[in-house]
Amino acid sequence: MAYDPNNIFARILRGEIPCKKEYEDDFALAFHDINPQAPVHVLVIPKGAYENMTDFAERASDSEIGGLFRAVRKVSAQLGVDGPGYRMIANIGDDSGSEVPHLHIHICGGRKLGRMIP
Ligand code: IU
Repeated sequence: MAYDPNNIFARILRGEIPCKKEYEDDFALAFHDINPQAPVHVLVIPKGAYENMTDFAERASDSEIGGLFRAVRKVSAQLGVDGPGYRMIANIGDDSGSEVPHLHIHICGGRKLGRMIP
């Protein structure tokens, strides 16, 4: 499926829709989820146009891939969840319930999350 350049996270990246920004660098933008499921719930998205992790792993450069994961690490430290721990989630495809077709890594933490597999 072709990437939809008008999905809501693409519009946030273009500054057309506001977000509660937590972090930004050349590779990634991190902002607070509008419907948080934990005391800390931030989404980290690549700046490039990638629908999901499959698309990202296939098409992104090594720099973009490294940049996204380093951003996740920086955001976890900035939010103070790297010590106590947190969960990363990336939903892919219909079975996952994924809603927005721009890759986003959820960072959830700030409380005991319990087991979640799935
Ligand atoms: P999902 O992995 O595609 O299911 O996650 C989408 C998330 O994006 C979900 O947690 C929403 O609350 C969140 N979100 C948002 O933060 N801002 C928005 O404008 C929209 C969704 I639409």
